[in-house]
Amino acid sequence: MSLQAKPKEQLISSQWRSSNAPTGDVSLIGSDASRWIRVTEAPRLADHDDDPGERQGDTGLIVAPEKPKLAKPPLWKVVMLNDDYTPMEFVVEVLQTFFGMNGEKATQIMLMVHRTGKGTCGIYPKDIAETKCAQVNQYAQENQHPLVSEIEPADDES
Ligand code: TYC
Repeated sequence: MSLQAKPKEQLISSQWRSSNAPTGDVSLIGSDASRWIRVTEAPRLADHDDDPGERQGDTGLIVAPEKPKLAKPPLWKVVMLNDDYTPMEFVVEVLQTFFGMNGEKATQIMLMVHRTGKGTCGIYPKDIAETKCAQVNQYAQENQHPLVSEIEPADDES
């Protein structure tokens, strides 16, 4: 099998490939299979060049695919509001149940809300913050307490 007969195949020396190329998508071809491998669907440096006459930049090097850029989701706070009637023990229970706090941390946050009027229970992507807020408000209603939480954008959204 000559190299001319397969013009669309990208051939690189197996020696080069063994130290530089990623694994996978390769197979041995040709009569001299020990020297050449086929690289399938590997982007080439010159692939963005539409003019087939200008091939001098085509080095046959395999280009690593770009890392996907993942944006961080905007974050939202779940904020608990003070009231005059909800028992402190109930607020502590809510903070432990829905926000995974231990007793000490839950008591600290509850007292902060009690003294200042509001306090942050946790910071989450919006859908999770909405769910926790709804869970807190529903649980308070089910237990006939006026406790209310709400969500607001976290300051550091970048
Ligand atoms: N202020 C309430 C009391 O004195 C306790 C309380 C704390 C209520 C925090 C709500 O989010 C709250 N019983």
